Amino acid sequence: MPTTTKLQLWELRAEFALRLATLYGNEVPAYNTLVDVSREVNEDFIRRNGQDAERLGSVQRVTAERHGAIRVGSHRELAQVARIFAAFGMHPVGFYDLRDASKSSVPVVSTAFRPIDPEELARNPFRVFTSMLAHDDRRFFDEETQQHLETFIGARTLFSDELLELADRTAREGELDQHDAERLLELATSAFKLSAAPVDHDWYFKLEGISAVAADIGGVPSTHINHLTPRVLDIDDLYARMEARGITMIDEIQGPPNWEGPDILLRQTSFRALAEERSFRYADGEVRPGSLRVRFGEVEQRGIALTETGRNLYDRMVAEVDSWLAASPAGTPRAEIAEQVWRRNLPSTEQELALQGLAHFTYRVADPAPAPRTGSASLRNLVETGVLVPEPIVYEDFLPRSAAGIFQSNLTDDGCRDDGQIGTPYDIDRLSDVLGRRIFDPNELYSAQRSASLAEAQRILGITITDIQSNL
Ligand code: OOG
Ligand code: NI
Repeated sequence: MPTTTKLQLWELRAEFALRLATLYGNEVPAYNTLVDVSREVNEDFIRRNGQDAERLGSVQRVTAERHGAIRVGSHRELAQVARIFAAFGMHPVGFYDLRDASKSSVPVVSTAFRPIDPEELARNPFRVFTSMLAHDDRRFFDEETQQHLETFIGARTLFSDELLELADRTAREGELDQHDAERLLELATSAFKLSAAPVDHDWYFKLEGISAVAADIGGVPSTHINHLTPRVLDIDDLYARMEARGITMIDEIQGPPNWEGPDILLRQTSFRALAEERSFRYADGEVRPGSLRVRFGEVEQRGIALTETGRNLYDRMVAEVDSWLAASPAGTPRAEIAEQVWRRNLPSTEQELALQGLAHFTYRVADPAPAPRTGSASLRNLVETGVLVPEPIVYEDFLPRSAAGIFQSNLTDDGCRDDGQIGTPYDIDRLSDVLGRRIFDPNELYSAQRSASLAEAQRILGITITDIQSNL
């Protein structure tokens, strides 16, 4: 009799990421080039940096690591997406309002589905940035367009009942036999395949006049992966190698600059959207070929997660770079200014980032264990005397400004918005209601990891650490 080993959610997640990559690579061959170059960059980085290269994730994790981006049109569709990702152990984390993070017309609110436990992240950290069209936001859509959007989106089926029910069962049982796993993967992957169905020309381009993102979501009868992003250990090297291959990247790397101190948060860059063949149905009923540019290649480098204090400092630094840049001669590279702002404001070592409460770390008791202590000690004392070793927690989330920058740099046109109107209010709680499940606060997840490590350290050392809560 064949043995029927069941697949765990992380195995399903890893396989889902692989299948989406195969699908996307077939649809957008430039993605395969990006993955090849990313691999070269990572291999060289590991050769140059040895053990240190794995400080923010094992080679195995980083090599397999991808994030995807998808876009859906309604509350109903977003709630369905949440059910599907739950089957892969991916939960909603973080709220991003790109409507306000961007000057051009990006009428979406977003969250990211990802594993939340450190062991699950280490096994496979696949995450998907998921945006929902704010179809009722008057700044972008008048009443007639809103109604047409709702009718159009309401009439389509992105995910079959079979997929949704199988996903629910998988999430409930936490594992799946081979046969059902094959079916789940096939249905889930094909839901994100670019459809060959003709696009209604006039409706699509009416929406594109308002927002290219709205057209990509509400102007087509199905959904698709917008991009799939590999992770590199040296994004400047990647950028240079892609340009050397003749692939034009967007003007700059988004997020923090390259500098000699610790990498924080997230750095991202992308190449321009590529023209892809699509067929259009015209008002006279005829179907003719054409092309659309909506999908692009993106790559990222991840750094250390910041605490709330650190994040506030980051936001202040970004604002400082902005105002300095505005006052500089045209053509001054943003990165040059940012590097100086970073040097002036951020400590240049991981240890100080940790001890000043700016970034999230876990703390490990040194090996061999130090002589037993009694009473209490400060975290600073324990770290400076080598009793506790801080280990960085990698940033697993996204940055709204970079996300908006990536959206924006890939739009041919700003679209239009009327800021005289009042926008639909959305926040993490309202979007949780839409999803029918709680969206996790990323900061709480990182803090919980830090606290658990400190509680364990107190237990091992038999002492009280006096300043656990300070600075966070
Ligand atoms: C999502 C853009 C945001 C990122 O990496 O910040 C994003 C989209 O284009 O749908 O993926
Ligand atoms: Ni992305």
